[in-house]
Amino acid sequence: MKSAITISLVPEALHGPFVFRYPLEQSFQAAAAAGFDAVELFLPGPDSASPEHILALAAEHHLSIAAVGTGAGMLREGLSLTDESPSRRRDALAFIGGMIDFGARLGAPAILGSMQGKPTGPDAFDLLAEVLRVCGERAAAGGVPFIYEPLNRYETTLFPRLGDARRFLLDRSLENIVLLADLFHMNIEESDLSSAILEAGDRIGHVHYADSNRRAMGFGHTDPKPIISALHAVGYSGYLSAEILPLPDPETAARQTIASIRALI
Ligand code: LER
Ligand code: MN
Repeated sequence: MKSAITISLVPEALHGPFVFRYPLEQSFQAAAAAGFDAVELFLPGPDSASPEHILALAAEHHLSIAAVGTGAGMLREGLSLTDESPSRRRDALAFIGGMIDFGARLGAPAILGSMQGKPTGPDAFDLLAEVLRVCGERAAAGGVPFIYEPLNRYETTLFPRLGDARRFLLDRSLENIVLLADLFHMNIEESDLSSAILEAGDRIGHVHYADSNRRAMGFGHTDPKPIISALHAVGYSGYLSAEILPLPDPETAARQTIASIRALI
């Protein structure tokens, strides 16, 4: 397993779970100085930074790009892929399609988190299946998977639990879609984190490595040992990405995350 840490350039996400919010160069430098293998990028949109510039920074600092978040579409423009309005759904799909292509140029998958929306209509799951099919195909054309993230009950009406999301992907024959195990959301929704990971099995494609209170692992009450054992047991070799609050400050949160990962891996 490899380590990653979040970088956000989205002003509207000031209170979100992102560690480094410095200009891009400085954030890459901070991630490398803390000893991370990769960064996860949360950017305002697909045109906010050039892929060439990001790849040059990654090469300079010996970092990979673990994934790109898409939540700015919701945060800045209120876009949801399951919006009741077909024209808003089209705008949302155009935004996330751009993010998928942008990520693919970095060799990184895009994540569907908050842009999945909170639909309550009778066709909510059909809408989700359709966008996952389209996004999975678009990502495949760029040579990357597409990541679907179950979120806690306050952030979506769709799938709060990993096992249910896995069954949905199988039932609907959705391909090139992997699941994101965000330990913060799981702490709210799952009966047991390790069992949920074992149930999701090899469908897990990304991990948000956060403690129970969304601080760095070790600053809350989650026991990471059985979680890491479960990830080993399902053959997971991807990123443990620190999508966490930058508390008490970004550098301390980064150091604590790396210390936790190094103690366990
Ligand atoms: C995004 O990765 C996430 O975990 C959400 O809580 C953001 O709304
Ligand atoms: Mn997350």
